[in-house]
This record gives sequence, C-alpha cells and structure tokens, in this order.
Amino acid sequence: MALLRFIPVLYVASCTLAVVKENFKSCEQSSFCRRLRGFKPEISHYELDLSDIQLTDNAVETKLTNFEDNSHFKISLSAVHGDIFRIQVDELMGLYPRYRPQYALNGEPQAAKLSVVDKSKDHITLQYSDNKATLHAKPFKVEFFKGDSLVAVLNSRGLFHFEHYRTKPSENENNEVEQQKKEDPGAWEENFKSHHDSKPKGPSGVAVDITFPGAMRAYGLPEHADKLPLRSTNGGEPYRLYNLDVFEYEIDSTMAIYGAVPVIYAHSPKHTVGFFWHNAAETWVDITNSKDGNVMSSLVNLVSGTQEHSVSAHFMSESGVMDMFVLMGPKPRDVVKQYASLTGVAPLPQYFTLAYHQCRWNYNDQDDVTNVVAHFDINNMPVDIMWLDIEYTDGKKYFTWDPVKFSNPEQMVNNLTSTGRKLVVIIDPHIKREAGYFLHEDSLANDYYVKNKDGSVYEGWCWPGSSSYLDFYNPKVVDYYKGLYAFDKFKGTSDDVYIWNDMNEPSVFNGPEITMPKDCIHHGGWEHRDVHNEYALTHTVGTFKGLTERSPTRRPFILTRGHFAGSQRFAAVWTGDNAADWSHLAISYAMCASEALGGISFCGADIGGFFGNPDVELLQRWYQAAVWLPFMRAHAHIDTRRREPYLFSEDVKNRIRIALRLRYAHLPLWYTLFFEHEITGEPVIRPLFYEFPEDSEWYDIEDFKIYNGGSHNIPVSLDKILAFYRGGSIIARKDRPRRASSLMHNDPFTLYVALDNKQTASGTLFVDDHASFEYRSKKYLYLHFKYADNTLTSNLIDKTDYPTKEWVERVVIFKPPPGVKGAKLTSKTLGSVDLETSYTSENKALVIRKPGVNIREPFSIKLY
Ligand code: NBV
Repeated sequence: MALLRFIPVLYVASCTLAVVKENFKSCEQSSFCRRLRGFKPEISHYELDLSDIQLTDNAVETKLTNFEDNSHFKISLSAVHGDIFRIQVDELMGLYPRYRPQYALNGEPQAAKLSVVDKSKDHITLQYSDNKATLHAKPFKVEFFKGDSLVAVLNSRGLFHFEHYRTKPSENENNEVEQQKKEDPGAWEENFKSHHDSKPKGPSGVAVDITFPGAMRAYGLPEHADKLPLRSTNGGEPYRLYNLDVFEYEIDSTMAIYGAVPVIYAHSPKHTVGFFWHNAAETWVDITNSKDGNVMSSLVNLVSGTQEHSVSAHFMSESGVMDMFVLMGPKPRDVVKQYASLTGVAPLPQYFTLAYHQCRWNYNDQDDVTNVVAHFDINNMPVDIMWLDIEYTDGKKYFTWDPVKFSNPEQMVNNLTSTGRKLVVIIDPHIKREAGYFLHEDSLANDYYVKNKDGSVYEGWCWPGSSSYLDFYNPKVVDYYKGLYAFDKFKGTSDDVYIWNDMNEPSVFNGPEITMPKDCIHHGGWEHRDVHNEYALTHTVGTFKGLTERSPTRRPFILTRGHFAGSQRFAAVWTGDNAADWSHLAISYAMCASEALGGISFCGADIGGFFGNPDVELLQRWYQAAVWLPFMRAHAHIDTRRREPYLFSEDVKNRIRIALRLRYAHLPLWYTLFFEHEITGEPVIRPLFYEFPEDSEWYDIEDFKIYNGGSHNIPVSLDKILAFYRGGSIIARKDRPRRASSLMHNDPFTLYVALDNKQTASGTLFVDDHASFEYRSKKYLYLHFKYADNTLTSNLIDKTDYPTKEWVERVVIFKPPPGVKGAKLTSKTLGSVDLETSYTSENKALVIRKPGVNIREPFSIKLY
C-alpha cells in the first residue's frame, strides 16, 4: 500500500504559555489516586477460587476474594474473536450497581471458543488459537502467552485492587478510630479548592497492573500533549485520563486534556501486545519502563521474573466495573486492528472534509464569510469549508442565528455552495438558561437536564452565562436533540452545513477543575463520576444521529473536542487550544499519531496555533506541516490578528499556496487511506515503528532524490516541504490546481511510481461519488496498481463499479530502468497504443504522457 511520510524538522521548543496547574488535581490531591497509587502490598491480597468454576464454550467464571477484608468478586475470562482475551471483574452482591461504558464498544464483542488445556488447584490454563491464558489462584495473577512466549502478566506486581461499595462507617462505631486511621481523608467526601464532592457512595476505586515482559516501549493513552512513546512516570505524575478544558495546556506533560482513550500498546521487535481498560471514570496510569533503570523498574523485572526489558502499566480508576481486554498482537498492525474490532472505525468521510478548512473565532458577519472566500479565489488559494464559531448565534443560544450579523444564513450558505464550498457551525452542549429560549424551555418541561445530587437541575456557568447541560444518557434527550438538526428546526442550514461540537468535556467555568461536579446525576441514576469521560461521546452520538436523519444520503461530518474510546465512529477530533509556538507545531504530530493508534485517525491541530500570533515563518511552516495530518484546519482565538493566508506578502502567499495545492494533489491518497481504514481498522497516519521500514527507500517528493533508511541531514529552506514517498509505493495524485475539491472530481490522475530496490512498486486508489453512502452498495472503484517487470498494471480489487470521467493523464516513474525507449499502453477500449515518454536526468524521472485511459478500465503500460 502506498504510504506517505512527512518527517518534520526538529524545532527548538520555547513555550510561552502558562497553564494554571493549581486548577487541576495532581494524583496526590485526588483521593482515589492517592489511595490506589499508595497501595503496594508485598503480595497480592486477592485469591481465586478454582474449586468452583463455571466453564462455557467461550468463558470461565469463578470467584475472587480479597482475603484481607473478605470481600468477594466474580471474575470471568473470555475469548473474543480476533485474538483478544477479556477479563471482567465485578462485585458479588455489591451494594450498588457499577457502571460499564455504553458507547465505547461497537456492539457486543463476538465470543470465540476457549478450551481448557491444563487445570490444577492452583491454576487453570485456557487456550484460544495460539493464545493461552493461565489464571493463578494465589497470589492471583493472569499470564498471557502467544505461542510459548509470555507476553503479558496481569497483577504481576500485586497492585490489583477493587474497593467494594460499603456503608459509611458510623461515627459511633467502636472501631471508628481504627477505621479513620486506615481510611484516606478524602474517601467519603472530598474537597478541591472551593468545591465539595459529597461522594454519597464512598470509595469505589478499581486498579490493576499489567506487565509486558520483553517490551521496549509503550504507546497510547491519548489525549496528552506529550511525545509519542510513553515515559516512565515514577517520581512524576501518572498519565491522567479525565476530559478537561485546560486553558493554555502545556506540552511535554502527562496532565489530562480534552480526550481520554484508555488503550496502551507495549512494543518490542518480537511482540506487540495491547491492553484496553474499558472504563469511563477518571483514570490515572503509571508507566514503568525497565529501560529507565530505576529502582521501580528493577522491581518490575524481579516480579516478572525476567532480566530482559519490560514495561508495566498501573491503571487506577475512580469507579466502574473492571472490564479489560488484552489484545494479543503479535505485531503493531494486529493490536491496532484488534482494538478497532472492539471500538469500531471511522466511517469514510466525505471527500471535501479532507480538504482545507478555514476557521476563526469569529468571522464577524455573513459578508465577512463571503469576502474571505472571495479573497482565497482572487489569490488562487484553494479552500473548501468556512467555519463559524460561537458568535454566529443569537446570544450563545445554539440552533439560532444572530439576527443582525447573520440575518440571512440561507444566502450566505448559497454563496458558499455556488462555488463548491461548505459551512461548519459550532454547537456546544451547554444550554442557556433563558426564559423563552425554546431549547431551554423544552428541556425544563421534559426533564432533559443533568441533575444535582438532590434531584434539582444542575446549573453551571459557560459562554451563555448561567447554563444547564443536556443529559444524553436519557434516550428521550437523544431523540429530541437529533430532531434539532432538522432543516425546519435549525433554519438557514442545509445539506451543506456541518457541525462542530466544542466544550463537551463538559466544560463548566465555575465547576471543579472547570467541569461538572462528580456527584451530579445522569439518567439511570449514574453519577457523573461514573460516566465523565464518555459524556462528549454521547453528545456526538446525538449530533451524528441528527445529521444522518437530516441528510440521509450524505455522510455526516462532526468535529468534537471531548472524546473517548469509540468516538471515531462519529466524529473527527482536533488537539484543542494550542499556541502559536514551534513546540506546539512539533507536538501536533505526536498527539495525532497517538490518537490514530487509539483508533481516532481523523485528527488535526489548529494551523498557526490558537492562542497568540504566529510570525510568518511559523505560519508557513505550520501550513507545510499540516498538509500531512488528516484534518487540516486553520483556526485562531478571537483576540489574535487576522491571519488568513492571503493577507501576507507575495512570497509567503506563494509558499502557503504551494502547501495547500500539495494537500489538494494528495486528496485521493487521503481518501483511499480513509476507505482502507474503514475496511481494515488500520490507522490513516502511522508512526514508523508501525511499518518496519527496513528495506525501504524514501524519495523526496520534490526532487525525487533517494534516501535509504537511517538518519540524514537535509538542508531545509523555507521553500522546502520535507516529505518522502516510500520506495515501493504508487501514489495517485490530482495535480491540476483548483479552488475547491468539489471542482476536481473529474480531473485526471498522475500516477507517481516510486520503485524499491527490487524495481517494483504497488499502490491503491479508491474512487466514488465523494459524498453518499452508495459505496456501501458496491458503487465504487478500488484499484490496485502494480509495477513489476517494467510494466505498470491497474486492476480492480473488488467486483464493484462506479462510472467516472476520471482518467490517467500522466505516469511519473522515479529511478526507471536504464535505456527505456518508449512505453506501450494496452486496454480493452483503447487497444494497444504507443505513448510519449521523456526522461529528466536531473531528477532521474521518466514521464509517460497522456495514457488517456479511464481509471475504471484495467490497463497495462509496458516500458520497452
Ligand atoms: O468557541 C470558542 C473557542 C473555540 O474557538 C476553540 O476552538 C475551542 O477549543 N472555544 C474553545 C471556547 C473558549 C476558548 C478560550
């Protein structure tokens, strides 16, 4: 498959922003994290009862006991289709039910057959394909084997801990003093700054450690503004997963930000293993990597009984059941696909969504919007989508328009669509508490809001002032909410208007840590603490349903800030409020690569940086770099200077124009990768460790210079966009510059053939109508290009059809065989035709002109 890589130049970090850290908890300030991190028994407190097991075709179930306090749990281990083990632990006769996320999984995982291969009173071994799991009774631990290799050990350090629900010890109890001594002061109620968490159910934390013997590095746990490989956290703060609106977030940090995807991959050249912690409550994760060579990591080696490298993770959540998936690999590609088989994939987006988006907080009025697009046209710069931030609304009441500045949205939208453009408008989940506002009145009348612990409607402070929050856990709210997107409800919108869901962590300006209090209550009686990380996902589910029902023949487009495991099925994400700083440009790659491994490929960062004013060098570099991230949008804070790319000097404009055109030329590649993502679950962007590029060569896409693997010093002027085609790839591009992607649909392709050292190459191309769901009824073309034996061939992969005018205009072969005299095309309708060729010795490329064949038709071009 064709693979595109952009290697960003190393920038010197000089971040000038300052997050107010005091607004957010450290582990030490969070009662359950403090307790669970501090829980370090010499041996595990837990014991399995293997004398009484229930065995079915797919699972084994038995009892687990904490012999220190004699609490009992049921535990099951099951096999899930696709080389996955699932371990579930819940209380036996718990005082209250425990929450299991409702939206992360893409349906119930499909069970696979499990057989017992060995059983004694202290262990039982179960096998599924070439995967084995051994449950040890005392101390409790579970070992996972791929073939004969031990690849993961659950509870190897004995940190497994399940705080069962209890009644609060009464003040008069004799053991009160003892009890108080043992109990963390925040166990039964907790304060943070001026906020009080009443914790009506008391402590309910769950924690587990998992060690990956042999692993050299770990990846995953988005969203953090940190490097891609996870760092050892001993001595520092654990990675925190708690969706938060962190103003001016800092980089190189394990602090929580907007999204939470609790999946981790431990990697070594031999094995890659994944672990998905299916829990929506606040979560902290400690990482220990033996390579760091500290005391803790030696301990990990000791308990895992190995002197080789290992990585260990310690997951700690505030509440919920324990629901864990071990993804058995064996390669990065396998674990990521296994994760996708559980949480789903992003459905193929519309073609235009991969083009360039122009956003700003805010475009002042509808004339502003029209003018911006006109300037792009005047300056021959492509743009597909204009965005409106919160100021388009009537007083921050979503689903309304400012009556003065946006008095005629239909006309504004028509202006956009007449030149092939679209509009995206923002819709946040907080609702203005204003008498007469239909949404508020409906929500009050029908009981649609999240509640306080006493049952009254929760009120928080957000953009509109006093606000309440829709409770998407109530199915009636989702039904109501999706209806708000109907054209007769959201007047002025049309099929060409799409949605941006912001502030859905949820952000509450006067709430604890700028979010909703944990003792708020959702439909079903769940506390906000149980569902917090999933709230944004429920919001996008409502929006997705709204757009699908409103425009049944168009694929929805939603951008969301808050996200959770599974969000990819509904929305794209961006990295939130970054800064106009080189360090934020550099980290955007790591952040999106991490999201992509966590299933969320459709990711981008605000071009230029949200806060602050980028200098022109940074702005140009940002455009050049953003060409190679899946979601490409410029955005800026309301207090920044205008920075639409046409506002700059001719040479700056020219560089940005070249970058934008490069993006548009590669839209067929992005689109094909998204199609393949939907089918296979493979990420659209992939870090190098994912691909094992040992044999590859890299062709500079401008001068076709060849680079073999390893590191190279390459001079990079401002004009230079550093990007490479991997040797062995065939990339189909559309090189004719246009104003919008919709105007390129019938344009011809140029096939770039980058040969590997065996003089072969291959690639794929997906073609359809760019917008509808017809591709699900076989109305598409999925082509395989192959170059071998001096011949390029194109064939259909699937038995499908899509009548298209798209044709092949040119073929460019990098490093062609020596002495080529000409090329002959053969196809059914064109017969056998001699083609014109030319060779440029400067960049060692052979150009074959005008094959002229329709892309729908299989063909071959033979060099002679
Ligand atoms: O809606 C205003 C902004 C938006 O422009 C930005 O992209 C979001 O991440 N929003 C946050 C609210 C406030 C930002 C300080």
